[in-house]
Amino acid sequence: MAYELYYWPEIQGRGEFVRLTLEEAGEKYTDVARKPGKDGGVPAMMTLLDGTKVKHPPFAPPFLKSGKLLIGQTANILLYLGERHGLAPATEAGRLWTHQLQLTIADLVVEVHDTHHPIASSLYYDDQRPEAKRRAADFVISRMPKYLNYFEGVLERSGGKYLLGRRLTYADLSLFQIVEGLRYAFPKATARLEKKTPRLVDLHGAVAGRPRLKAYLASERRIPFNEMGIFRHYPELEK
Ligand SMILES: N[C@@H](CCC(=O)N[C@@H](CS)C(=O)NCC(=O)O)C(=O)O
Repeated sequence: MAYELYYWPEIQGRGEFVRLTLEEAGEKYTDVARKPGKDGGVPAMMTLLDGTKVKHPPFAPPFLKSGKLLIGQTANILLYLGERHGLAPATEAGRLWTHQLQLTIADLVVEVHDTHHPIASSLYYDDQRPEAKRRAADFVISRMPKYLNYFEGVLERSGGKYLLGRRLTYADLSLFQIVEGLRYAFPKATARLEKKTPRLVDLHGAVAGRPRLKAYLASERRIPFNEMGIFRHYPELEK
């Protein structure tokens, strides 16, 4: 049974965390809103988002259809996929810890988003530039080091190259994406911080070198970063 992923077709965004896990698992999936034809595209996604007959309606993309299940919230989708495809530990304590790490990544993603949209998602970036500048300055100086040092500390204690030790989990794939995104959005600050977070840099390299991910990253399925997504490069925000 192939999964159906529903997410905005032109950005990596939060959908990318799900794509990375599906790709590493080697699972077949349809990226529905990117699919041409009348059963694809954004209208197909909106049918489920706005459909009054959907029993468990998601609030926002990404969401995943797996048989009869319709699962929303990125961390929740990964909790489900991780357990099914050997990308999460078998123990309850291990699963909770992985989920906790993923939720912390979700918090970081919100803060990254707010560097360019600190006032409202419904407004253009150009309508909130002064506020974005203040918000991004604090993010770069204070929040970004706090998060990255935290993950570096977790890696130091894990006893292996991944967050939980020697075995890869979906949280490692997400942390890889965080490093990718921060390198794109805030290249100077990220380069500075990476000097003090060698384990994080190694984790990024280890994930990028995994055969399935390597193939995915080189494929057309990987949407390039752009200024519509969560990680945006506005040079003025890094000054
Ligand atoms: N907490 C949710 C956030 C979902 C979310 O904010 N999705 C964005 C795209 S990345 C969206 O389309 N939001 C529409 C809205 O909030 O109205 C998750 O992690 O999946």
